[in-house]
Amino acid sequence: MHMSKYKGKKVLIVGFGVSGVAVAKYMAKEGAKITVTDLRQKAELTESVNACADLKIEYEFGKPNSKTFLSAEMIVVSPGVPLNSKPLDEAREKNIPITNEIQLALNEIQVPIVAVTGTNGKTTTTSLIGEMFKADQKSVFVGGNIGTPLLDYVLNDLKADVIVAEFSSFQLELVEKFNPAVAVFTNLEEDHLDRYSSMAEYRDAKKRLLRACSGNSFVVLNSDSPNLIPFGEESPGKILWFTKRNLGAEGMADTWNGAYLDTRLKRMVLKISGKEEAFDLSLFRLFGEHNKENLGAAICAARVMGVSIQAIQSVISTFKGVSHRLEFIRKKDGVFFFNDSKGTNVMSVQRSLAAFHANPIILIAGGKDKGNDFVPLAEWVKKRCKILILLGEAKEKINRAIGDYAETYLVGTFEEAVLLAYQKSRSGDIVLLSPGCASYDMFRNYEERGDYFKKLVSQL
Ligand code: UMA
Repeated sequence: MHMSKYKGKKVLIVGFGVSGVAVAKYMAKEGAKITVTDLRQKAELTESVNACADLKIEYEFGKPNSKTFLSAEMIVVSPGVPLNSKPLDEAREKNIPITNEIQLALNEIQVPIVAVTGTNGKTTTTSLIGEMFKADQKSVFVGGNIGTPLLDYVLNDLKADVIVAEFSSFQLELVEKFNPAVAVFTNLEEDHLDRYSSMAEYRDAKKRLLRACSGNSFVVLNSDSPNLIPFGEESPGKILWFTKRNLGAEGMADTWNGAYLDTRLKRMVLKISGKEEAFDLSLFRLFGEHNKENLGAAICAARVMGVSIQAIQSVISTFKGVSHRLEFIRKKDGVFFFNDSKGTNVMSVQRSLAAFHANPIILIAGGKDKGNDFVPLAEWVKKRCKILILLGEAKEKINRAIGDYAETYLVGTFEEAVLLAYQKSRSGDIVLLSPGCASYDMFRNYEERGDYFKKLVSQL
């Protein structure tokens, strides 16, 4: 019989979104005494409340109550909750254990885990790796920051051969050593400076995944991301590098361990311990050079996990991409519409602009600012954008940073933005929603924003 370590324990769950709901269901199953607290009011959380309608839960909505924190025996925080609040500091002082949903899951999971983190490209890379396992007839659970809580795996007693998990820096803040079979770092760029006081603090959060590795872990690193180079020196595991550079032509391939591009033959070469394998990219259809990096990362991870060359190749030739990531919506009057709602930081907008070489871009950007500096976008806006349409809380800030580099309009609503983009467009143009900001000023999340954009575009 399963004896739960949480039975009868007073567990406080902070934040009642997707992650908090998974924790509530799990803790209820384990027989814990559950309290949930959330800054929002009950009426704004009906989906979560309904999902847990048959569970015994005490609720506290609105401002967090220190007493509740101090009377808990364990606190489980949602990823979106900053760890430096007063009630959490007080709880820490009293040695009340603080953990999160992904760590609760890691405590129970026995199967090998491929862990993916990075600033951009995490979701695409995670999906690619998941698809590669599937194509190799392996049962795989794909979860984490990508959307399905990792704890759902434990909660539903699932049995997979392997787990592919996307980790955000927020989640990593409370993750302990778990010896992933593979840890993938797609890149490390500026983001989330509304949560972290500096880039160094953000990097430290990401580095927790490196610390979670053992000597048996494979560590897959992007050699084109300068911030990741030091990770190579500090890695406890076996390192593989990936790059979109053409190392063969540069005469640099001899000592390489990992993946690199062969642009002339449209191949990705994987070299492990001197042994070479080549993957044909002629049918790879994801836009943008950055997706070659994501693919390089995925090939490294899948192949060291024993996925067959044929399975990897079949995914390269058929993968259609991830929703809200440079997702093609439709062509109307010769104009191509793309939804990149998941582009929530400056580098990710830059990568998306760089993905289109020839066509003039009408860029729709803006939303809730995360403390990003938009000035680095100037050069790309000048090079690629014909028109800039800005909206949301950050519109003035973005306008001041880059508004001089293209014809710029500030609008109030998404409807206005889409209509204006359409009116200003000519055959051959690209209309791209790539906000460079979070969505929370106007939407529940980036998916809702992207879906709404798609709806407006389909109604044109
Ligand atoms: N809340 C508080 N106090 C706070 C902050 C938030 O009570 O100080 C409450 C909010 O009112 C809200 C709830 O917490 O009701 C939301 O919790 P959350 O923001 O942690 O979001 P979840 O719905 O639980 O989803 C989380 C991840 N969200 C974030 O990290 C912001 C999801 O990643 C993830 O898919 C999900 O867990 C399952 O693992 C989303 C994301 O935007 C996709 N991630 C960021 C990114 O990719 O850039 C990190």
